[in-house]
Amino acid sequence: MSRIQALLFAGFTVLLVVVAVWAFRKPWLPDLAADRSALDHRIYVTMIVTGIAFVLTQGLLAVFTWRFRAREGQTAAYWHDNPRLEFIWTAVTAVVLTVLVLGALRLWAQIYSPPPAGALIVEVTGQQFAWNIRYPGPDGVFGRTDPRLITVDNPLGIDDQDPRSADDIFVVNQLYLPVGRPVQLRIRSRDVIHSLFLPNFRVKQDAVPGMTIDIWFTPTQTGTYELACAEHCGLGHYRMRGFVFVQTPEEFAETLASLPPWRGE
Ligand SMILES: [Cu+2]
Repeated sequence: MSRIQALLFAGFTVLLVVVAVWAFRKPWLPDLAADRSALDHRIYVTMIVTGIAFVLTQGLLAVFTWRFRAREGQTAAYWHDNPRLEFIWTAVTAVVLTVLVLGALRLWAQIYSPPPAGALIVEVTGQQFAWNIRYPGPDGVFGRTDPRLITVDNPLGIDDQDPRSADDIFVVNQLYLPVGRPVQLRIRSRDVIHSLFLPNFRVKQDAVPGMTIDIWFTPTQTGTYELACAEHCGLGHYRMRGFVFVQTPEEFAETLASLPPWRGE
């Protein structure tokens, strides 16, 4: 390759990178509607640190490729190892990754800490292919469920002999939440593994059959957001889409009062 060809090639590569970056300059994360900005911060810190390492190593690779290219009358030098250099780059990488991981672990512990007192409890049960949302109703307690009671009309197998069931509120694919109040989601599955994905709230949690997994967050913005399944759970996986409606506390109280108890259909 002649010098001109090589320069043209390098220029084209740089142009490609610039165009690609320009084309994808839209925000990487959807609008944040929950108290999880620390998570966004972590993502950006990780991206910046690994991005610097990426640009640096690729830049060095390009420089070395250019500087030590094949030339007339020149033979390649060869040496087997350089323990000092290897030690340095391994140690630096280990330290950087350890710092990143420690920060992430702290955040993880925060996210999976017990919810604050007074959190609104909502049960979210995945099934092929819908999200069953249940509120405990005015008594604040969920009625008993039993898989043997599951029918088409009673997808959660709610026991109507249990007096605590009578005021349970049941909706499908619609999650109503009040703004500014911590919400504790009790995530369950009726059949296979699903994953509750609330992109705007930075929540993604597997729903595992036989387990109840609690997560909590606080919605900070009113509005309508998407709810999806992030685990390929079968042919109708794409249909497991619902909506989160974050309302003012007054609107939320009205909505809850207007929803029928689960057998009210
Ligand atoms: Cu699913």
